Amino acid sequence: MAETSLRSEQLDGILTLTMARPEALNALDRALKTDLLGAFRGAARDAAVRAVVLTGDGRAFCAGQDLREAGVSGAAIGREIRERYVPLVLAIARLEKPVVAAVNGVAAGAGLALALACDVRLASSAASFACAFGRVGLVPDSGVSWFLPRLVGPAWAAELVLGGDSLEAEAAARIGLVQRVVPPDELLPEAHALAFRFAQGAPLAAGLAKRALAAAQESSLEAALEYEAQLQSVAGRSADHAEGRAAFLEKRPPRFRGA
Ligand code: T3D
Repeated sequence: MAETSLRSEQLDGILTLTMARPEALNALDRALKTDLLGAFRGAARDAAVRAVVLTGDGRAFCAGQDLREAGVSGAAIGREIRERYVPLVLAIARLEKPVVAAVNGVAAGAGLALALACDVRLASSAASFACAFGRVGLVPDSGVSWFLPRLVGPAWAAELVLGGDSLEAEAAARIGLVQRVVPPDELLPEAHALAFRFAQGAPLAAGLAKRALAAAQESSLEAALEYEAQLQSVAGRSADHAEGRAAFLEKRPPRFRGA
């Protein structure tokens, strides 16, 4: 069996995925991309997974495409992006469960894209963020040109993409790229605590809420209001909604089952 460089641990409904090629700053080779895609698709199917934490081993979150990998250059780059990066970014962004990026170190190029595709980003004070594509004569891919302006606004996105400079964690928090910065040894506990808090919500409602947030990025207020009404009529018919109301009236914590 091929050796995997993705560690996967599941505890209390939280799936923690750790990219583990520390000697190459967790750069994405084919095996790691394939394993990540499999893990996110598996998380979608597994009802026991209520939230996912994505992080990196060693001093990097992920340094992007493995620049040493043979066969990923020239015209093959477009194919690689369509066949491996696009499905992976969509598997993360469209997962109907909360995904927390615990950015422990440098996130560059496609590594930045993975962090951006997550719902929220917590950063260690040792983390940094770099578009990096321009440094190797490439343009932003894997959703960076889509996520970045929506998160930090068009001017900061332009500066990061065109300048290619690294942004330290505190600066990243100031422009809204990450939610907050914590000391390195508090990163995983904090990410797990946040994921656990998300995981206490009603799973069906969380998935529908993610759909609403995604759709609202591209719709008018009128369309968003209508879509919310449609999703609410689905959530409103769920057993979890009935349980949530009963728990409120009975002054006890709800026991959501995802139906
Ligand atoms: O190509 C396609 O398929 C299209 C998709 C493209 C998407 C992309 O991701 S393009 C952008 C690719 N990423 C980069 O350009 C970043 C390259 N790395 C760096 O610029 C630097 O390593 C960092 C700024 C991230 C960190 O610098 P530093 O000084 O802290 O570490 P280092 O010494 O450069 O790296 C440590 C080791 O990791 C080193 O290996 P060695 O010499 O000790 O054996 C280095 O080669 C390796 N490493 C770092 N990044 C990559 C990598 N190996 C392969 N691929 C990498 N991306």
